[in-house]
Amino acid sequence: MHLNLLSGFLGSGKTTAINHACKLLQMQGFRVGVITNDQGTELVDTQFMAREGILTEEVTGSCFCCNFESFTRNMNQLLEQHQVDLIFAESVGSCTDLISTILNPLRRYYGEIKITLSVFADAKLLPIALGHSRIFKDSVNYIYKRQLEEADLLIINKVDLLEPTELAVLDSLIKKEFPDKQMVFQSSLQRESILNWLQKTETYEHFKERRSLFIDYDIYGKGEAALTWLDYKLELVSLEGRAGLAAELLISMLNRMIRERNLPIGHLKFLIEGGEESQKLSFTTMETADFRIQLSGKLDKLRMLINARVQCRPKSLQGIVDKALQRVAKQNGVKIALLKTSIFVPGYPRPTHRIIT
Ligand SMILES: Nc1nc2c(ncn2[C@@H]2O[C@H](COP(=O)(O)OP(=O)(O)OP(=O)(O)O)[C@@H](O)[C@H]2O)c(=O)[nH]1
Ligand SMILES: [Mg+2]
Repeated sequence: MHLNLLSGFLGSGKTTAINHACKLLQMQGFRVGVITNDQGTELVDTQFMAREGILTEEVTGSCFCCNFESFTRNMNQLLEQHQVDLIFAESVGSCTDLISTILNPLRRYYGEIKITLSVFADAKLLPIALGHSRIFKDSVNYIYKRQLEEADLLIINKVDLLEPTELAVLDSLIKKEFPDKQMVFQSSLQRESILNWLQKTETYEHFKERRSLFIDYDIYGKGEAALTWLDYKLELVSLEGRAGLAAELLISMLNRMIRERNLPIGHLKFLIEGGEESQKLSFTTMETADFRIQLSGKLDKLRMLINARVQCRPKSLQGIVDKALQRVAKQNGVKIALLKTSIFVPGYPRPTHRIIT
């Protein structure tokens, strides 16, 4: 079994890479499983993976490191009940210190499992995070940089969005910052790029000792607490078949209202479900908000799951979302039922194990 552990900031492209990798591996006859992770409990990523026909377990309500038992329980379940050859585990995008809290404990309690830690970074956001200008607060940036530091493989993702000159500048910047790191320049939308990443994870020298991060948990905790997590599950009902239009309006409005207030978006994810069909929509600070809902037919009823991770206070984000819901209901004559809501700031990170090497 190979445990392919993915880390990296919110929206860097982990789920996209896992989804494409699973499809390619399944076509080659491999059994694959995924463990998703989030501090929330209603996860767009889990439902998206399941809809894509990928065997998926989840660790919810905390990061992997703060719930090591749940992580290993899921791992064992995938191994014993489903006999998977390979597990992809996507850690939540605000989490770091995985060498001490996951890799070293796994090694101590489970022996020599083959593990690779791929850390994803958005090629557009990376130069900003490493440079002098700032989008996120210093404490959030601190998490971002610690994540990169502990990578076995540093995946510079979304390179399809860069001009060749931008790519050359980024290449020299990263080589200066991380001279000893193995780097992979990737577009997770492209088959060849995913195959290259998989090949790199397969051939990585797995059993060499990894150095634990030197990390200040107070800054780490402050960084996590700078972000608000908002999860809303709703139903849009329209007797005139306007639920799709209402969903589009809601998503555009949320994007606009958050950006107008200059609130940095970690990730704004939506899963829209209408009957048998579903669509995931995703926006980050670096990504513009052009999109279309592609569910077919006249839509009377839609379900929508919103996972918003934004740098602001919980009240601000709740105020924006509630206002947008009211406006959309009024303008479109749709009924919006809130099925589940949760708004919170992640608590101080208290890992189950912390083994230093
Ligand atoms: N252009 C481009 N877009 C990408 C690439 N990889 C991912 N994306 C887009 O980036 C956005 C975020 O991707 P996800 O895979 O959901 O990111 P994530 O790291 O799983 O995000 P979290 O689960 O919130 O931490 C989506 O809109 C993807 O389509 C890429 O290589 N190129
Ligand atoms: Mg994800």
